[in-house]
Amino acid sequence: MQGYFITFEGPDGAGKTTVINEVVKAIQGQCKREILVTREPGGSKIAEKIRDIILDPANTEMNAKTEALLYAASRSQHVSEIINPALKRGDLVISDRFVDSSLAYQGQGRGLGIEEVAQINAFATGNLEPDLTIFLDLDPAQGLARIAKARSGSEDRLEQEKLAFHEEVYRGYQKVNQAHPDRVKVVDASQDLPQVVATSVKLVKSIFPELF
Ligand code: T5A
Repeated sequence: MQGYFITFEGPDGAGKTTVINEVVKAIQGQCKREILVTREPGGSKIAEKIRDIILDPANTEMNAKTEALLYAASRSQHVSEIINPALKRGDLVISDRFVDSSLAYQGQGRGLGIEEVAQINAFATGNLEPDLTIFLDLDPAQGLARIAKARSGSEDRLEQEKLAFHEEVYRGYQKVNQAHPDRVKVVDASQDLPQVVATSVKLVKSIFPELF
C-alpha cells in the first residue's frame, strides 16, 4: 500500500508549523491512514544534529555549497529513515519543508542555481517528490515581522539574513511554483489563521478524497 506525501512550503514565518498542527487536528479523526508529521531540516536523530550545525548563528563562515550539501545530507537521512518507511506502510506523511526549500533558499537565495541544487537533491532523495505541496504565500517582510514578534532575539542563522535575501528566496519559490503547477497549490497566508487552515484542509480533501 503506497502512502501519500504532502509538504508545506513558504517563506520564514509564513505559518507552516502552526498551520500543519491545525490541519492535522482537523483531519485526524476522519483520515483513513496514519498521519506522520515531520520537518526539515531534521526529522530524524542524525538529521536533527545536522540541523543544529546549519542553523547555529555562530557558524558565520559556512559557505553556500556546504550549506546546500548539509541540507541535502540531512534530507537523505530523513527520507531513508523516516519518510520512505512511512510511505511504504501507507501513511499520510506531512513534512514542514522539503526539496523546494533548498531550491528557493540555496538555489535562488544563495545563487547556486535552482537546477544545480535540484540535481544534488535528486541524488539525496532518490528522486522522491511530494504528491502535493501547499505553498503558504506571504510577503517575506510580513513573515520576518511575525517571527520577530514571536521570538525576537533568538532568530537562527537563516532568519538573521537581510530582507533582500528573503526576497530573493521568494522569487525562487515563484519560479519553482510556476514550474510545478500540478503539484504546488498556493494559499494566501496573510489571511487569518482559521481561513488559512480551512483552505488547506479543503485542498487536501478535494485532491485526495479517497483518504476520507
Ligand atoms: N531552509 C530549510 C533552507 O535554507 N533550505 C532547506 O532546504 C530547508 C529545509 C529552517 C530554516 O532553514 C531554511 C529555511 C529556514 O530559514 P525553521 O526554524 O525550521 O528553520 O524555520 P521555518 O521552517 O521557517 O519555521 P518558522 O517557525 O520560522 O516559520 P513557520 O513555521 O512558517 O511559522 P510559524 O508557524 O512558526 O508561525 C510564525 C508566527 O506567526 C504566527 C504564529 O502564531 C507564530 O507566532 N502565525 C500567524 N499570525 C497571523 N496570521 C496567521 N495566519 C498566522 N499563522 C501563523
